[in-house]
Amino acid sequence: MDLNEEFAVAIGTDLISQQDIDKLFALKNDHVLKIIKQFVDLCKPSKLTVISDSDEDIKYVVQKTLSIGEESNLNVKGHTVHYDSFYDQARDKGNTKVLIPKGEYRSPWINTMDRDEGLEEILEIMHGCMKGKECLVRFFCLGPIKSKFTIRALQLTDSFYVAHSEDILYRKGYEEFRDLNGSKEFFHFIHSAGELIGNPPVTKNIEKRRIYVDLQESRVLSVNNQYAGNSLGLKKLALRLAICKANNEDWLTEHYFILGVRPKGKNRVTYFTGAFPSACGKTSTAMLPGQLIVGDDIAYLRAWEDGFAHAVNIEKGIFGIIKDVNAKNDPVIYEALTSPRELIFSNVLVKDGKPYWLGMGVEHPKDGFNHFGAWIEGNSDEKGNVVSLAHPNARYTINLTDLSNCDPKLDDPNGVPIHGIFYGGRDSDTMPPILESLNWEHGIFLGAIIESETTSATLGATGVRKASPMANLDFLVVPLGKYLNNHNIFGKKLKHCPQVFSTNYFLKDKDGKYLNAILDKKVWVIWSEGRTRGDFDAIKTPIGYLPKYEDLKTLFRIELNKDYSKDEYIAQFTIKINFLLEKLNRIEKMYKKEKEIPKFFWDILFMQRSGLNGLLKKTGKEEINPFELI
Ligand code: SPV
Ligand code: MN
Repeated sequence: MDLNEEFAVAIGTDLISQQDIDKLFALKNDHVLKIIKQFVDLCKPSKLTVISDSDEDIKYVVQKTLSIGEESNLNVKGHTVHYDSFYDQARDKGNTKVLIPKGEYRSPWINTMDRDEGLEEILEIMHGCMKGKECLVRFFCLGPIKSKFTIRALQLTDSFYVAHSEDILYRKGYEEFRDLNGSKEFFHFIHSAGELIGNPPVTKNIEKRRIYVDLQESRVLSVNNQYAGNSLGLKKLALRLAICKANNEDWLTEHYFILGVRPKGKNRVTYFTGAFPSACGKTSTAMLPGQLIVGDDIAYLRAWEDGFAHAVNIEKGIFGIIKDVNAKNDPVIYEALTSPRELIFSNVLVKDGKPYWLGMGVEHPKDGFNHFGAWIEGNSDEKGNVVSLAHPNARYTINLTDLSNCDPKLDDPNGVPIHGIFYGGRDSDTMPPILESLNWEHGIFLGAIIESETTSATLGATGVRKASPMANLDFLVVPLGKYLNNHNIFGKKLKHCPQVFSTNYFLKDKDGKYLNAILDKKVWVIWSEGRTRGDFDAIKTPIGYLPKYEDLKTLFRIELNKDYSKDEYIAQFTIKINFLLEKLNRIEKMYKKEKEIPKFFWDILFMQRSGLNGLLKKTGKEEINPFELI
């Protein structure tokens, strides 16, 4: 028997229709068949359904997610709501592990596990996990179709919500798999929500939630979860596999948005990417009024023939935090979320078919249904914590093309040329609001040292600085040294390296008051754009280039119609030598834990330290007004 016949006999026509078997055989890909057979044997679904790119197949997913109650209709046409388990409302970092073969190096930053032990454990948990459920076979593309950037992805899941979300967030891939000509060059993801409980049905066995990344087989196995950051193969699970692939090849996979910057009065669009740890202004920068959005979360970058790095959004939708989205601060998203179109709300409050969330800016009901179940204001959970009307990590899932600022280049197979990169941190007293790197290597350094200060919104002490190199630490699967070195090699291949900028929107004065208004970031972005086009001079300092007062004054006037005083400039751009030296000490301590950090990183760190100490000696002052450095 050949593999096709073997497959058909082994799977059996009581499990899969002849029509669906034909869809699989049409791919002429033995690797696909082997994977499906292995996991059907293991997970034991009662039905196997193959979804192609046809409208009919894709409609089936939406119709079924509603009929089995994974999603419910809301009043507005196309709007649905989904709930994850009360205990599955965010990424589970502890149970997400990278499987490492015996004897291979295990980086202290990465949550790793011995590969054999990990596989034994998760395969045991997955045994029979789809019993009584239908398993969907899905084909998608990470990146635009017919593009050099693209990676194909096979997803098996027993969650129709997962499949529906992926239809909104990713490009279709069945036809792209046909073009593979039998190659094994694709990622695959096996997901099961596991045993379900209640109505709406949510994962029961949260204590057995596991997400194991198997680099060797280019696959991720994920079980007993529904929250998209844990369950959707193509989102953060594929990010990890792609980081491994990019770092072993010659390109970058990054936790970047992609933004088209359009300065007023200049007839041009300049593309930037940006990485920010959570709560440091990533979405608000990607959605800056008057600009174009290409992507908000993950990008692939390659050195292109024109000498620039080109980037694509590997997604075509947004899985965004809904908290604080309101008509005043986010008019574009708010409009999209309140008018008819296909979209999924998750973990919000619903009353009489209407969704409500934190920071929505409208009167909300005192009861309804939310991630807690039937909810009344004041309810508390079993630990005695008051349950808010919606979860702070409640989300919306929407097509990017539904936003009026979506860039038509979203699906360009050549991506967009990147002129600049933003790395955004959060600290109240150290980094200036905007700073440009001295060169590419120093730019990598700026990305590697971004720190985010904990706020009172998170548990634990406030004001503790956590470093997250390139806002990518949660997803790293290769040692930090290799990752930084790959950035360096990448830059060397470019004729036009992106200019790198670090941002800090959270500086405070001595009384704890923010030094900048929320929209001031627009000026930092437009100034950076101008720098990449040669429009502005800058002040060279040991830590990088700072903007000149006159340029900012003009930009505040043009972009925000605001006066910008010298006093404001001095308060925001004064170089605080002691704070900066302390930061370098923290970074040195952190990076010393990892072996093989590239030499250029240490060279820059020591150079910055001696530059700052030199300045201290020369001026005898701990705080240096930028006017003194011109
Ligand atoms: C993030 O946390 O960076 C997100 C949401 O983009 S999640 O899908 O949970 O990763
Ligand atoms: Mn993200």
